[in-house]
Amino acid sequence: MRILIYGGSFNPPHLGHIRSVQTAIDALQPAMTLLVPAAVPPHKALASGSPTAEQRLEMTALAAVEIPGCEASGIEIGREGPSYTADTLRELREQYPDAELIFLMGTDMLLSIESWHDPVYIMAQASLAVFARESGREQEIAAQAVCLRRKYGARVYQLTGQPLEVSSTQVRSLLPRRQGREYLCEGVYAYIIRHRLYEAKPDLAWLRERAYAYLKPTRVEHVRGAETMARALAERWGADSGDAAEAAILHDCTKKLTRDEQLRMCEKYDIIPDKWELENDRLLHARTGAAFAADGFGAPEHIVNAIRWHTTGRPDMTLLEQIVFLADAIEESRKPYPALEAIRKAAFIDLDAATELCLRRTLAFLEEQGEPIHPDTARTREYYLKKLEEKGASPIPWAAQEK
Ligand code: DGI
Ligand code: FE
Ligand code: FE
Repeated sequence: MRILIYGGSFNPPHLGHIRSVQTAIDALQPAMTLLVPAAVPPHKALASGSPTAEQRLEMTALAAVEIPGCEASGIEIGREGPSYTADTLRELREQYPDAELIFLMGTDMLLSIESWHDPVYIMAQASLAVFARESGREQEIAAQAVCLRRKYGARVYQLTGQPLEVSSTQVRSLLPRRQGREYLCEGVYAYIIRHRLYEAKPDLAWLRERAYAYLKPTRVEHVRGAETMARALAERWGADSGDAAEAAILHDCTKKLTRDEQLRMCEKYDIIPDKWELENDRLLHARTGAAFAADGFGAPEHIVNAIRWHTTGRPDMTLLEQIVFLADAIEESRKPYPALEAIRKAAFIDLDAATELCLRRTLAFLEEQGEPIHPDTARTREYYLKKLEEKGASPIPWAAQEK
């Protein structure tokens, strides 16, 4: 029986790893393939801000499901101290006394193997499989294979195939820029975003696809509109338009849930609804949406807060919160309501005046409907009215009975 072993940092595992291991499986036809993330790679330090070893193991398991016959092994992560290949092979040899163990490695590793811990034991216990990372190194590899064979009796399989030109370092540097998704399998990418490893920010096309799945089809147009408006306002007022888009894409992600579902979600996320929210579950989606965006999509605090306060607003909102609050109210597909055009115009002239008018009109609407007014809504309007006064600006004229 052949067992193929592929060790590495897997920080994170990417499509280059998957392509490599698939090539090796096709050539060597092992009965089983193990992806073995190293606990502390002896040959290089992990980048700062790295995930824990357990998280790398979980990501590696998510990558392994993409390849039939492949699984992730915690054999090195469970062990104290640095990960020596020799120790790993010793454990596997005990478990599988009669198997041919084949250790898969990159070119550089083959060239440096004599400097590893106990190379004699490694090459006595395992065959080596190697591919050229860059083309044109076949001769170098062949020469090293001959040398290792002579010195240690090593068996070296030389694999052909074009490896995918991508490295974990490269992927890590792309992720904070909302890029790099194309180098990762879906499960690994979703995991990275959910846990915001490597300071990753979601690719917005990916986020839209994922987030829209939680919306009623009829709400998608509104959320698209809110994103476009949030971006425009972010550009006008100097906020991060990616963050504004991210918050807008997620802002109504729990809107379609029924009252019971909202309440169940409150329980799950330790949200204690107040009496206004209990009476009117329309108010709850801002709180459950914020919690769900954090849990399901790893949204960071400033984005979570923009979602949390998008319905009622709150006094002294951050720029991002104010942008999302207004974008939601004035996006292009909103059904016309009194003062809409005035708020739209004001949003690009004076954010506070626009916020005050938006809240003034909501209060008038709620009063007309005989709906209870949440204290946050009332308090926020008071705050912005006072703020306008203090800066010597007058509120935008508008009477509640105007159409
Ligand atoms: O989720 P959207 O429909 O896109 O917009 P939203 O989250 O701003 O929700 C708007 C609804 O929330 C609207 O029907 C009015 C209602 N609302 C806002 N403030 C209050 C409120 N309802 C009550 N009862 N009390 C409030 O203070
Ligand atoms: Fe909403
Ligand atoms: Fe909305």
